[in-house]
Amino acid sequence: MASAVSAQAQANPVSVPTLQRGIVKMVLSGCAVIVRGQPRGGPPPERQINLSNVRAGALARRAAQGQTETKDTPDEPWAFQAREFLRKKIIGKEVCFTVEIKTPQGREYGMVYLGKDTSGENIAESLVAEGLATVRREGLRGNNPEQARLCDLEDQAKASKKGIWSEGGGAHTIRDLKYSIENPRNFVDSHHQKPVNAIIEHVRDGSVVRALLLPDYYLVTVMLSGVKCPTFKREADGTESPEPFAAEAKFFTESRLLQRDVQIILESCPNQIILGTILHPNGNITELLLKEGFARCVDWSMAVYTQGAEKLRAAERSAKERKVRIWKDYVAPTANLDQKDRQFVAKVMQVVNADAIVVKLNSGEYKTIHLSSIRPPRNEGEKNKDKDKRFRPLYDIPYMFEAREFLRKKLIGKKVNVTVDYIRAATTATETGTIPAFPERTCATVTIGGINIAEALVSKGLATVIRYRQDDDQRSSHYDELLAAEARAIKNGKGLHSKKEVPIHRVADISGDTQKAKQFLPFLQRAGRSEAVVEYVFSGSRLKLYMPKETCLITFLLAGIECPRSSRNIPGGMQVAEPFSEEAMLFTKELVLQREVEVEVESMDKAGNFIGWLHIEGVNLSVALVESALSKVHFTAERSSYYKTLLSAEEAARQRKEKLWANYEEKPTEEVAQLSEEKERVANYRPVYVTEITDTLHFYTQDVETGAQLENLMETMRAEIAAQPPVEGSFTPRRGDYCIAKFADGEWYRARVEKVESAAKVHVFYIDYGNREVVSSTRLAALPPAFSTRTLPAQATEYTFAFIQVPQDEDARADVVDCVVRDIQNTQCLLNVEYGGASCPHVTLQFTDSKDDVGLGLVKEGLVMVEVRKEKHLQKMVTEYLNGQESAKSARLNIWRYGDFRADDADEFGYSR
Ligand SMILES: *[C@@H]1O[C@H](CO)[C@@H](O)[C@H](O)[C@H]1NC(C)=O
Ligand SMILES: *[C@@H]1O[C@H](CO)[C@@H](O)[C@H](O)[C@H]1NC(C)=O
Ligand SMILES: CC(=O)N[C@H]1CO[C@H](CO)[C@@H](O)[C@@H]1O
Ligand SMILES: CC(=O)N[C@H]1CO[C@H](CO)[C@@H](O)[C@@H]1O
Repeated sequence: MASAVSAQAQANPVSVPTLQRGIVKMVLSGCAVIVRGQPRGGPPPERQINLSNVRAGALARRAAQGQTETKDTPDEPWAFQAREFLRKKIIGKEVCFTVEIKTPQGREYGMVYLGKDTSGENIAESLVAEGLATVRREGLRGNNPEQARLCDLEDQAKASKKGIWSEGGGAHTIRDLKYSIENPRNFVDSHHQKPVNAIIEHVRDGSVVRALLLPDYYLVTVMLSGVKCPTFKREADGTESPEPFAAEAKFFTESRLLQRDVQIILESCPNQIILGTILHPNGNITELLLKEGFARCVDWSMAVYTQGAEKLRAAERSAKERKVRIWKDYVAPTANLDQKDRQFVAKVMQVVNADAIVVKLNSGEYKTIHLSSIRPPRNEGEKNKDKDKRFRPLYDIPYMFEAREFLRKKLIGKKVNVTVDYIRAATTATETGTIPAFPERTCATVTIGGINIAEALVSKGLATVIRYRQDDDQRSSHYDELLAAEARAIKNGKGLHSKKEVPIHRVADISGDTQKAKQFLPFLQRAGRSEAVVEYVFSGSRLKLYMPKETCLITFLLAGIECPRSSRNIPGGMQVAEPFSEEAMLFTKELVLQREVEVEVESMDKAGNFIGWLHIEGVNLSVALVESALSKVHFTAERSSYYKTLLSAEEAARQRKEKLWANYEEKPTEEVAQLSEEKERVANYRPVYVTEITDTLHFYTQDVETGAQLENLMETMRAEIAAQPPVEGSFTPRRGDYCIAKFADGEWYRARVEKVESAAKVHVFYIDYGNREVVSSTRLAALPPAFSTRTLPAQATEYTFAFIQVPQDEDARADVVDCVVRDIQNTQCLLNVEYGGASCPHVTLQFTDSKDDVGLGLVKEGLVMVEVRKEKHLQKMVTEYLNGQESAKSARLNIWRYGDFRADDADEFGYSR
């Protein structure tokens, strides 16, 4: 190693000693030092220099580990004093030195002076003068004035009985050095976190040192609390391989602490390892190591760091941000988020389980935020599962409900500060299915009024803290506070950490249970206003409520209003959403979801849904929806005490022409009068023959007037076919084609192809009768041109009933259809078109004999509700129908059998999520 400290000439042996400079890294003994150069892009070279011509005592040495025959060697008398004398004088100082002799083994002997040149203190001379070293007189050359001077100094020390030359042999200068501690945990505890004076004797790596504790000379290994530097890994073959930056980190600590006087706070002792913090007047090495990117924070030992974990995290964060050293390739978990997406204020709309919230952003968007680094209560094993009961996590997982309630009460409807900590990537389910698939999650620290809500939850024992791999950065920015909160919760036996029986929530789920609901109804009706928490919003007017007093769940429909219906699955496809149904749902969600409300139950429908009024902070939700033009007043509101309020709210919304009323045209009164004069209801009943009634309560009729023509056509057509039977399979059906089809009665009829699934499955519509069928193409043939629709138009015409609402509920609809089939299918009736419609005209039908109105009959039977038309000329009919409805209601017939309720809510029967 030719590259010496501040290399000038190197000679061996050295005839004319040249002066070299360096910094004292370590004092090995009273007569040997290690000198180093200045670091240049890495730890500098170093050299051991033994002082020429003097000798100081040897320090204590420990027996080689694992060798029983060798013993610990104690200090020689005055050896430690000599080392200390030298250490205090020159450690870390700049010195200059000459190398006088270099042995073949490479050992170097020389003179060392404090400072930049030989005018500085000659330390060999100082040692000799203090009686801390003896002079080697054997090899002295008389003509050397320096050597002569050493001899003089020794003589003087002897004469004044200094040090080695004092009486008594110096036994008191031998340390009682202790290499091990019987019970290190007790030892640490006995110091009560009070700083202990110490000398750092060795630096193993940047964060592990050997320290000599004073005044009792315990030699102990101390790991810095809270951090870890890269280390030197010992390989199988005994060599050490440094992790990146291990040498640099070690040098960083060494150059600041080795052989310095320090104080150490002994903080903890897990598994025989002492964790501590080293205090030095120039600063605190733990923080410095982090700040310079020489160390990373360590969760398990961070917990014991007494000087404030947040400072350490901040130091580490700063190093990460600057990408220094071990963080050179660091990428922050939120690196690709804009600042505004990283931290923002938002309003809490919903608490999801016990570890996530839905917030409304300034943009109006909703976003789900998971609380960083916490885990909600989980179901431990099967012990709480009752096989007969549906498992509902919110109530059945111990402490889940408490956790959710804590968050709900603290956060719902409030503004919170959100700081995104990390985005957890979506996980995909493995093929074995053991890992569930999660979508991407935004994890954040959420605070309200300066309180970290996750920390509050953890400290109440209502959530636990997730443990991470050391280098996992995907965690809360306040992770240590979470850990500390958890430690407190465990200590105080809070929540999940309690030894007490877990609280049990027996919740009766009445929603969708008609039997139970029926029993419960009188109870709720009598109760007047009852407290409830809105657990779910299905639509603007349909909610799921938790009744805390009654500990039950019910489905609740808002009374008095007609709220636009959302899209949903119905038999035969998707029913499209009505305009503003989504807005109405959002409105209701925003106002009441997970809020505490009061409800007045008035009645229930046949599916066991309760119907009534809902109040929140003085607002009546039905009224509020109408005010906002998101619902219309329903006539059933008439009897309620809120009717006037509802009507004036509706009138105001109508005036504003908002939302539901956007296309509302108010007719000037004269015009209305004019219209009513001009346009009288025309009652022009003509005879028809009802051939088909559909499941949706539409029907097909033939005109009796043209009945003879149709009969004629059929007869001639069938005769022609009989004379020239079609060749089976010669017809290839295509959608829209007219054809003839052989019906179940073995006769041929005119038809149209509606759909071709396959040759075996062709959907046809019988154009003269209105019925449909799926047949094999072998039962189809080309329509002879002479019998086309040009000869005679299709005879079946589609209509539906005027003034009545077709029930959306399948059962209710089936009841009506049954009744209509019984009454009028294949009979002759009288038909009058009342008004147009999207798919077909709306008509009234009369029985031929009695002239009774068929639709009105259905209304009176309580099988359908009235569709109120606003046209002036129809008002007489409408009134007649409404009167019919009133009588059905008072007789509690069919759909009215549970009292007055909104029939259009009946479409939600049995529908639950
Ligand atoms: C040089 O100093 C070291 C450290 O004190 C010591 O172990 C060694 O014996 C010395 N060498 C000689 C030749 O005195
Ligand atoms: C959000 O944080 C800012 C400062 O960081 C504070 O001034 C404000 O009060 C906080 N808002 C809430 C709702 O906690
Ligand atoms: C307890 C202690 O001494 N803490 C110090 C650690 O070092 C920083 C500077 O690096 C000081 O600000 C702290 O006071
Ligand atoms: C009795 C009652 O609570 N009425 C309220 C219904 O809701 C409206 C607001 O939408 C309030 O103004 C009423 O006071």
